[in-house]
Amino acid sequence: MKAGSLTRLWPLAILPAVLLLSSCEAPGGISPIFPTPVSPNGQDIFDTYIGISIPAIIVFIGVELALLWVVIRYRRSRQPAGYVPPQIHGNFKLEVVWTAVPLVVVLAIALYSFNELQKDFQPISNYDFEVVVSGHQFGWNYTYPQAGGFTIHQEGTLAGDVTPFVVPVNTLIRLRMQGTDVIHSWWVPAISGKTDAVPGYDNFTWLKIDRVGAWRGECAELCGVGHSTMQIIVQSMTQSDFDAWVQQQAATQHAARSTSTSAS
Ligand SMILES: [Cu+2]
Repeated sequence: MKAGSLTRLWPLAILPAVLLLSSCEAPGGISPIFPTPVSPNGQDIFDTYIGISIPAIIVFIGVELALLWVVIRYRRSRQPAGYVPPQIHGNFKLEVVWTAVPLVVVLAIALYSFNELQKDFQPISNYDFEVVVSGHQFGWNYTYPQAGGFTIHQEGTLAGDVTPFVVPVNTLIRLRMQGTDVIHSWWVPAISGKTDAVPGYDNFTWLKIDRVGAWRGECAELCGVGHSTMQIIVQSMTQSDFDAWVQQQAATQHAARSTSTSAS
C-alpha cells in the first residue's frame, strides 16, 4: 500500500468519535457518556468508569501510535530487495514482559471493580425507609411505606414522560427489587448501577440523592416487545415538598379505594 492511499483512509479514524458525539445530541434515551452522579453509589461507579477508561484510552492510543510508526517507518518500499527484519521468536525476556504486563493490568482492573462491588452492591441496613420496586411487562410499580402504604404506577410509554418515582433529598432509601413476570433491570445511570428485578427473589439497591432534580433511566434487561417503553424518571424534592406529595398521593389513592368499595 502506498503512503498516499493510507492518507486517504485517515477520515475513517474519526468516524467513531463523530457517531458518539452525534448520539449525545439525540432527544430522549441515555447518553453513552456517564451523566453527573447525584448519589454516592453513582459517584463510585462514575469514578470506577473513569479510573478504568482513561488508562485504557492511553494504552490504546500508545499501541496504535506504535503500530502506525512501525507500519510507516519500516514499510517494504523503504527496505532493500529481499530484506528480512530481525527475528525475535523465542526471546525469553520479551515474552515474559509481554505476558506479565497485561496480566498486571487485568488484575488491577479486577481488584478495582471487585472493591467497588463490595462497597456499593451489598444490601444495606441503615436506611431511612424502603421502597418496593416491582417490574412487570411493561412498567414499574413503587410501593411506599408512608401513610399506610401507597403505590405509584410508572407505566411504560414511548409517548412523552412516564410518571416519576418521587423521593426526598439527602435520604438513604433502600430499594427492594422484585419482578412479576420476567427479569427486568432497574437502571438510572446518575444514581446507581443496574439492579435486576427477578421473579420470586428480592434484590436490593439504594439511593441517596444530594440535590433536587429529575433523572432518567430505563429497563436494562431485554424483557419483551415493550422493553423500550420501560423508561424511568426519578424525581427528588425537599423533605417538606415530599411530605406534601405523600399526603396528596395517600388522599388520592384512599379516595379511589373507597369509591371502588362503595361501587361493589
Ligand atoms: Cu423490562
